[in-house]
This record gives sequence, C-alpha cells and structure tokens, in this order.
Amino acid sequence: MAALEVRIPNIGGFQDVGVIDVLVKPGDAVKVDDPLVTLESDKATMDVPSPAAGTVREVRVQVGSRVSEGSLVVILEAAEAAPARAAAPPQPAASRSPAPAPPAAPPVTAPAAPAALPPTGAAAQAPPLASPPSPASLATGASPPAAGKAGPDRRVLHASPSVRRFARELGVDLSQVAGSGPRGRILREDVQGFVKQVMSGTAAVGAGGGAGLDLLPWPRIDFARFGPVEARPLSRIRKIAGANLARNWVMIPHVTQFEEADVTELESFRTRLNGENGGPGVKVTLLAFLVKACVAALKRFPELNASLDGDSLVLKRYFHIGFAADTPNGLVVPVVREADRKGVVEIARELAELAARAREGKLAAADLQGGSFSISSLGGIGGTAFTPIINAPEVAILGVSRTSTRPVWDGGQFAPRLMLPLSLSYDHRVVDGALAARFTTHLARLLADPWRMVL
Ligand code: CAO
Repeated sequence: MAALEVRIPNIGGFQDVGVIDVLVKPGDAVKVDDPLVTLESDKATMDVPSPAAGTVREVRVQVGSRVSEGSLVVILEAAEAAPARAAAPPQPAASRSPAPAPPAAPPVTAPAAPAALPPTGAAAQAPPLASPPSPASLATGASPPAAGKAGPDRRVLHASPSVRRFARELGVDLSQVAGSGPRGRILREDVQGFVKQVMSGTAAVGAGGGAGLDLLPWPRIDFARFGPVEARPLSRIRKIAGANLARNWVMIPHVTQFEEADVTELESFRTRLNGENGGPGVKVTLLAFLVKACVAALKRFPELNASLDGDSLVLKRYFHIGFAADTPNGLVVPVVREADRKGVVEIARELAELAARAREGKLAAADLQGGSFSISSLGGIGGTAFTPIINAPEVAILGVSRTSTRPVWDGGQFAPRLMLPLSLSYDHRVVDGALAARFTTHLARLLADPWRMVL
C-alpha cells in the first residue's frame, strides 16, 4: 500500500470553492472514480473522483472548507493492484455520465465553467460572505447559511450532484429524504419516491420534530403563454437580501404593534431649527429624531435591544441603529454606531452621509454590521402602516409611515395634530405583546414631547 495525496484537480479556474459534502471517511474502501467530496461554486456542483482504488487514510477537508486547484483533500492507501492516475477533473452535474470513466488520465482541458445550475437552485444564490456592499443580513454580521451545507447538528447528506440538482428542480429538501443507496446515499429514485409520497399526502414531511416547512414546490409557469414578458436578472444585493428576508420571515414569529405619535411640537421645532440663520449646517430630519427617541426607549426596555442566542438573551449595552435605505440595487441597512453618544445633528449628518454612500453602492462591510435595532422609514414616500421584517438576529424593527394632520380629541375639543404612524415588528419569542405596547407607547410619548429624550 502506497500513500497517495489526492488534490483538487483543474476546476476551470474557480478559487475558494465550498465543500458541500464529504462522501468518505477514514477506513472507507474506494474504487477508481468513486466520488470523494462534492464542491459547489456559484455556477455548478461537482464531485471530485478518486484517482485510484484503495482505502481512505485521512480526510483533510470538511463540509464548509474552501478549496482551489491543488488543495489536499484525502490521503489514500492506494491498492497496489490498481495503479493510481492523475485525479480526473471534477464532474459537473450536467455532464456526468453513468458510463465508466476512461482508464487513462483525461486531459486537463476541462470545460472552463461547468454547466450552470438553474437559477432557481438555492446554491446558485448562496452568496460569498465578505464582499461589500452587503445587504440587510450583514448589518448584524450574520452570514446567510449556504445552501446544502450540513451544520454540526444536521446529518451529512450523501447525494450525487445530479440528484441534488434533480431535488432542487423539484423543490425537494434533501434533508427530508431517506437514502437507500450505499452508506445512506440518496438516489434519484429516493427523491422520486419522496415526491410521490408528498403528492399523495403520505410523506411524513417534518413530522414529529416539526422541522421542514412542508411546502409545495415553487410553481413553474411559462408566463409567455399569457402575454409578453421580460426577464430581468435580480441584482446581487436583491438576491442576498431576499434570501435573508425570507429566512427571517419564516423563522421569526413576527407580531406588529401599531401606534401613533403626536409629532406636532417636534415638527415645528425641527422646521424652526432647519430654517434658522447659521442653522445646524445639515438638514435635521425626522429620522434623526426617531433614532434618538428609539435609543431612549431601548434604554428603558433593553429586551428590544437584544438577540437570542440559544437559550439566552444577549442584551446589548451599545446602541447601534440600522436604517433601511432604498438604493437602485435594492435594500441595504447601514448602521449609525453609538447613537446614544451622538446628538441629533450629528446623527442627521451621519444618516445623510450613509444614505448617499448606500445609493452610490459605496458602503463598506463595516457600515452594515453590528446593528442592535433597525428603523425602516417609508414616511417620505407614503402609506399609513406596514409590517417590517425583523433584521435577524435583532428582535425588533420600527416601521415609520407618513405623517398626516388629523383632528385629535384633547379631552375638551378636537384639535388639528400632526400624527406619525409607527409599526413595531417584534420577535414574539423574546418580546411579549405587553412589552411591545409599553415600548411603542413610551416611544410615542418621547416623540410628542422631545424634551423627554434628553432625560
Ligand atoms: N411623514 C411625512 N413626510 C416625511 C416623513 C414622514 N414620516 N419622513 C420624511 N418625510 C418627508 C420629509 O419631510 C422630506 O420632505 P421635504 O423634501 O419636503 O423636506 C422628504 O420626506 C424626505 O425626507 P428626508 O430627507 O427626511 O429623508 P427620509 O429620512 O425620509 O429618508 C432614507 C431617508 C434613507 C430612509 C430614504 O432615502 C429611504 O431609503 N427610504 C426608504 C426606506 C425603505 O425602503 N424602507 C422599507 C424597507 S422594507 O422593504
């Protein structure tokens, strides 16, 4: 037995490709061309085949490792009877053939880019983790889970790229499918059987543990049958933000508490301030006051300036306030740091500067990280109320709609008051309804009487 180092062969110039499946473990016997690990770039999923028959001595990668050409994957005790050859190029899903691989080393002129997966494939949308500008999720430094990765508490899924692709096309979550192949490998037939069971209503999808959403596959419709259409690719920000919004919406039990704040005095003060000769030098916006008021309310109710971490609640002693900014490429949430230590004018200056850089696509990753609470203001555009989606792992977000002057009963008569609609979405696992109502009531009181903010 001779030790043979199996390295990543030519993978068409891809760098730092993620390992999404490790198919062997020390002691396993492998034949030539048996798949050892599965890689997934943003273009394709590919198996790295064994260049020789033998026994696996060591596995040098794990699910989540990033590899490039030449990275060491496995050390093999190659069987003497079967001389090793250079590792074959990985086999993209679309080009894999059931026919046995040729005995000689294939040329290293592998296709430059393996066949692309359909854009609906979750993996095709798994974003790189560290490239600005980053979307909503990165505001808190959280990275979206890469599709197909097995976390430490999840079973490792053994399935070939073609089966993974097949499952994606059908919208099947492979973690729900029992594999009938060797070492529990999931076969095409297993996926077909699973779909049949779901369609007939007999599959135990997510049964017992409650895991899995038991959703139907996404409808695939040829819209052109109904009229002219135009396909417009989603921007990178929109794809990443979309994946994060979807996760946050399904994983967090949202409730939205609505409130109205009388901002008559605040708006008259703000208008006076902005109109003064030698004024603040920057337009002091309502949003700047909202940031300040939220900080004061969060100090009073710290459970809303927190994150869930397993069985504990992490209460943050810092006040970094994110705000949703609409950009030509989609939604981003830059963060005003240490808002508790800044005055309203300084906050207004920072909001303007961050919003301008957001629109130009010039935010750095650091501008989007570390938020402890977010505000989404649509007041400049319109609307009376909405349900903002919480920016995980934060536990609450304040939505702000358009002010309107309305008659308000002051106990003796109706008076015209400028009312600001507030919509606080909160994570009901952390915040009870009563707490949310206390928070929004307090916030409304602060906005109605801005002097209270400085107390
Ligand atoms: N009610 C009425 N008018 C309001 C208002 C409110 N609540 N908030 C702002 N306005 C008015 C301002 O008075 C200003 O009017 P003038 O131009 O006449 O002075 C105008 O709207 C613009 O307001 P502003 O300069 O204060 O800016 P802003 O704070 O409203 O917006 C920003 C800044 C970055 C929040 C905004 O550009 C933006 O991106 N908004 C969209 C956020 C978003 O998409 N949220 C949804 C996320 S979920 O999909």
